[in-house]
Amino acid sequence: MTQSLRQAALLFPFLMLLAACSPPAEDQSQTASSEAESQPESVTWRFALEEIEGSVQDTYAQEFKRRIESRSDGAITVEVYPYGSLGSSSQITEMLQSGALELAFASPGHLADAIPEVGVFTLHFVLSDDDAVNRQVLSDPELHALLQPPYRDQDLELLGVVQEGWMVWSGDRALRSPADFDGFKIRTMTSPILVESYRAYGANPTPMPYSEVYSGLQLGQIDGQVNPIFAIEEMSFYEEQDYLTSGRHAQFVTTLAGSQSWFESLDESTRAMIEEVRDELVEWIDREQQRFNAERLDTILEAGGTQWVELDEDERDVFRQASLGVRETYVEQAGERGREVLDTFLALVEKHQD
Ligand code: 6CS
Repeated sequence: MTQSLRQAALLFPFLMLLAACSPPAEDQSQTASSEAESQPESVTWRFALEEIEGSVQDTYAQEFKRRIESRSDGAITVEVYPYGSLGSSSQITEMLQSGALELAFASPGHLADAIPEVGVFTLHFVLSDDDAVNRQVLSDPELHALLQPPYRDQDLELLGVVQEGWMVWSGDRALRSPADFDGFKIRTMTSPILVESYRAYGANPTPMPYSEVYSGLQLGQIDGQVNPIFAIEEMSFYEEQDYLTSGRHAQFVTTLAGSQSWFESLDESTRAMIEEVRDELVEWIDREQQRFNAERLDTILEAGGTQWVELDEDERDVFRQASLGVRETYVEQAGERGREVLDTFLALVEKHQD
């Protein structure tokens, strides 16, 4: 698998060239309804994923495609590009910003590099333990409205926020306390706020792209990494790890983003259709991700060689206390707008919990 990702990375310049030769987003994205009336051929929306085929993002994208294509009566075709066909998460985001793609997943763990405010989704122990509460918080229009301006500053349109499951630490040891993290080389996604989160536990955080994690584990460049279970299974990370530790410290959250120039070129009814499908998929994808994560944990444990460790409330509380200072670091990085995002986020968790 890592081999094929490496090959795909080699193909990347070629694909970039193809993208550069294709018509700009504005030309392709005339309104679905007016096109359907005036000419039979459909417009194409290119939708890039940060995950491979069969992943949670792929499942979302396939369902999004199915609903958009059927609702637009064939006027719109959605082409899905799984991870490995275009480039790293940051490269995909750049393609989206330039209008070479119409849609993509952009995970805060990488995107906070460009949009520090979105780093709020990577903070530890800010969400509820209840998935239903988290679903309501993450889809709350107030939160989306606060995040939209920084997305637009980066030529992006925030279309949705999706939870993909609880993050789990995989490692060569069980990670029951910050003492276990002492000197532990943990791979993180590439945004600086994640590095701070693991420094707070005493770890030695090592940011790297997703495609390099398997070989990093194999070669001993890192001792462990953190991701939801479905990803640990489909990327084969568990094969190189002895322990999975679940502290339910954070959900893996991604955002569905559009190229801003493309989104602005759409007519009202097409935009409304996207928002309608996005709203319908909130509960749908949450059920799917829960099923994926449960089934793939069974697959990992059935394969043998990996132990499952669940932290109790006292153990979680030690990590919670250690994580609190990182909220201030987030505010330093994301500024006043970041403070407002964090305060709103925490207030929404309380509101939906009641
Ligand atoms: O760890 C990462 O980099 C990636 N993890 C997941 C589950 N999705 C995409 C992201 O890039």
